[in-house]
Amino acid sequence: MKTNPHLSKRTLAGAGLAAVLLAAAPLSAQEPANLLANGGFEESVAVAISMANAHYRPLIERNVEIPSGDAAAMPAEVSINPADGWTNEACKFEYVEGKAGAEVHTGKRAVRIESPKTQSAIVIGKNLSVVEGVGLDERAIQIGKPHKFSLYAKGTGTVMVRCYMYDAKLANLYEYSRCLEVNPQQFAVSDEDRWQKFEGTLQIKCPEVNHIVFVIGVQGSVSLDDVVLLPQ
Ligand SMILES: [Ca+2]
Repeated sequence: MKTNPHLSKRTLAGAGLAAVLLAAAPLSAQEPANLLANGGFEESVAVAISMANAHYRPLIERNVEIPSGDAAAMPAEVSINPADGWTNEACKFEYVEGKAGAEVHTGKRAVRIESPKTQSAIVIGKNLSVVEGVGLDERAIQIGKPHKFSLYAKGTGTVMVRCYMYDAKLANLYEYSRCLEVNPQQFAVSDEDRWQKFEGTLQIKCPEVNHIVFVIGVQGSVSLDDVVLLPQ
């Protein structure tokens, strides 16, 4: 499935090749590239969202409010994780369209998560390789180095930043306290009318982490846009 974060090894190898090609290209931009594909949510994909779709079925069964239909517009490279929150009908994922500075921060699109009682999370971007030392892959996460992230949010609630970690065999690593340091781990959002920028760092501390995906959780009612994670 296009939005499933659990990519195959073949896809990972392709991503690595793309990163090498990118690294070989002349650098024209002053700012380092965002590691998160579609962090501004502008690129959309048409997804068939119904009970026949195994990824979305649990959400539909819990009456979570999500886009639906044979060609529902969803942000590319963004995945709602049914196993991370999204527990009941009070939860909602909305692919927002609107004006820059108003419904969205920049461009024409953003996302909004409503999850009043528990935290509900989405994955943003593709799998990111994790390397130790300075390698050829300039789009990899480096072990032991704090990587800067930033996001824009408006609404009322709490935004939590973390990642899911996987080893070389694509198995989940749940050792968050030992292997992951996010500072700060969460932000209080308290303005429905004004987009605010929130910033922090994410650091992988364990060499057995082979790749990660970037995760944002929301408790409350919060719009998100322009999510950025930077290489070193
Ligand atoms: Ca946007």
